[in-house]
Amino acid sequence: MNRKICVAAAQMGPIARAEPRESAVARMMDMMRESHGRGARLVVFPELALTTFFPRWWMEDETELDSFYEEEMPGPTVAPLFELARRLEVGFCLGYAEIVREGNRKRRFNTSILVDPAGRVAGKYRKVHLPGHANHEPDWSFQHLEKAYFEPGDLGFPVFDAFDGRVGMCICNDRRWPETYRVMGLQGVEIVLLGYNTPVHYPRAPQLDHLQNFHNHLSMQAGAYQNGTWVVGVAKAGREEGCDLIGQSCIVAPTGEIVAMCTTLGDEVIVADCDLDRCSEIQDNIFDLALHRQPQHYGLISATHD
Ligand code: CDT
Repeated sequence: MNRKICVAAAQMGPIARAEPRESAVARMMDMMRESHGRGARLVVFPELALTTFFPRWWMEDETELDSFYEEEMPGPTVAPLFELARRLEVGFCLGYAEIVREGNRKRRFNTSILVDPAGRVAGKYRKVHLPGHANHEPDWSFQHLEKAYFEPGDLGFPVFDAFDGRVGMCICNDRRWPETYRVMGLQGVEIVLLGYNTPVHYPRAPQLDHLQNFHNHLSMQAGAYQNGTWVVGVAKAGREEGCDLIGQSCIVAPTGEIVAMCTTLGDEVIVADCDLDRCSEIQDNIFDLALHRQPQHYGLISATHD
């Protein structure tokens, strides 16, 4: 059986705070059509793809905050994207802010879903590594309030049988952590789908600003190679509400090589034929985990901090 799947990374340019979801969804639908026209069977969209990156603002009004979250997936605004995918018979991966009501309690997650070509949700992931801070930092030019607006994901790093392979997801900051890929690697992951919103400027360590693009690729290429998996990393890019976000969305082979990369900071589709059988070149050799791992020496990795 040929396990080559043409995958599209659908990078998005900025989404203004005032831009309605309908507009973001229409942009995604345009890119889904283009992806399909270029042969893709799976389209990957960014983190929090339906709205602007709202954790950059301190909000005390809960109604205002709630307006950035989805209680239903798909709700009426996102349903046309699901319908188009069904019609074109393409799957997709979508990042969004999720609210789950448990009695009177609202639980908030930074979530991504994998949707199969029949329009069914085939997998869900909730972001584990939440960067930024929980308190208002009025001296900074923008906030990064993921720690205030989300709780850490409670689903672990599951891997799903889909698209004739083993598919995993993670979200933005997760991509910088080797454990993210390794937990999926231990489940035989063959393609990791992830979206990101990464500001060029990091107020706590501005001396690293010029390395943002390098660290982006470094993490994904290392994760791909060390686990013998494809990685598809998709940005929301460009100047969004005065905040510059990196682009360079890319598709990385299990060898760690970038096989396709966006060259703009706007809406842009790149595609690559991802041969899932190529994972075994790495997984059966240098990183044959069953044969070569020495977990008796790795205890500290999963020990908790004091
Ligand atoms: N969205 C996201 O996770 N962004 C982070 C920025 C960290 S700066 C507080 C990232 O790791 O790219």
